[in-house]
Amino acid sequence: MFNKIKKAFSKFIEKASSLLGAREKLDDLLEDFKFSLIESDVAFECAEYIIDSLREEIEKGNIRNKEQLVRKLKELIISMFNEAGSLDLFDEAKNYKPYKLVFLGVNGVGKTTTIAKLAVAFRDRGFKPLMVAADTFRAGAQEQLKLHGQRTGIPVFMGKYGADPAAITFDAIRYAENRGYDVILIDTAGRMHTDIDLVNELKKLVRVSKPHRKILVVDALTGNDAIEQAKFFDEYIGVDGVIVTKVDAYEQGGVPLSIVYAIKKPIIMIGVGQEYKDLKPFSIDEFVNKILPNIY
Ligand SMILES: Nc1nc2c(ncn2[C@@H]2O[C@H](COP(=O)(O)OP(=O)(O)OP(=O)(O)O)[C@@H](O)[C@H]2O)c(=O)[nH]1
Ligand SMILES: [Mg+2]
Repeated sequence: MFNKIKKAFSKFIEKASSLLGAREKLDDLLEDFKFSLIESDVAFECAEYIIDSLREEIEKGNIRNKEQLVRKLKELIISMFNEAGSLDLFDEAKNYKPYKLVFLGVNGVGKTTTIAKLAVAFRDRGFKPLMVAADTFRAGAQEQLKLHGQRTGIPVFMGKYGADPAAITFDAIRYAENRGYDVILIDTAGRMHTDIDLVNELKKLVRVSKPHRKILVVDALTGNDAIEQAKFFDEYIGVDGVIVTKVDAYEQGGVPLSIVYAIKKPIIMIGVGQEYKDLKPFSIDEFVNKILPNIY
């Protein structure tokens, strides 16, 4: 997990430590570092921001040795995450009944699996969750959520293929209110930004269901695409928090940082496998300690 970006940092720190007095060589090294960040899925603007901030600190004389370099890098990365705020779904859910969550994301990123994982996590914490199959677009989508319902024992509200997802969601909310559900997790059809009809359909669903939170699901393995998707959904629909999936198989590491830098919204959880238990809260400290040396 995150090994490539970790290597980019450690290589830079080793080389920079001996060059902190030698400006010319340091400039070259910063350029090299920028490209190794980009190769680790750090988006171009995000990599530039890191390099520029670092150069500024060096010029101010705030970084004179390896220890100070590592500390500054950690502070920088942590401040980038902190700027996006935080969101604890389990905590927030206590304030509403039902607490309404809509899940957004393009095809195959892991939306349906993540909803099932999250529904299980809510149930484990004493909530009564309902999953809603508002993906009436793709063949098999309804059955897929139903199967998760059968496996987990968590009820699924189904719609008909071709039916209006906004209408299904509206009915599901009334159903949940009448039966005392605490949390509604709404699964939507995967959208590409070229598909204006689907985007409009999603906007309508949001208008009608008034979710407390709109959660974007992205697949870490898609790298820069995941960052583009975050920008797109945030601009057209609005995103309150992001779940990054398939992190168990993800070596590059730059996606969480780049998304937060691009849209200033928190990464709330990460998917780390295909089992229901494989969803973890995202920890900024854990991420930073994983990608930067932990010796100071
Ligand atoms: N390794 C791993 N696989 C995952 C993770 N999350 C989801 N998957 C797998 O990714 C595949 C796609 O997941 P789905 O939940 O069907 O994705 P989706 O976004 O609902 O897809 P569409 O409904 O087609 O848009 C499945 O095989 C999942 O088991 C994860 O965190 N790690
Ligand atoms: Mg799905």
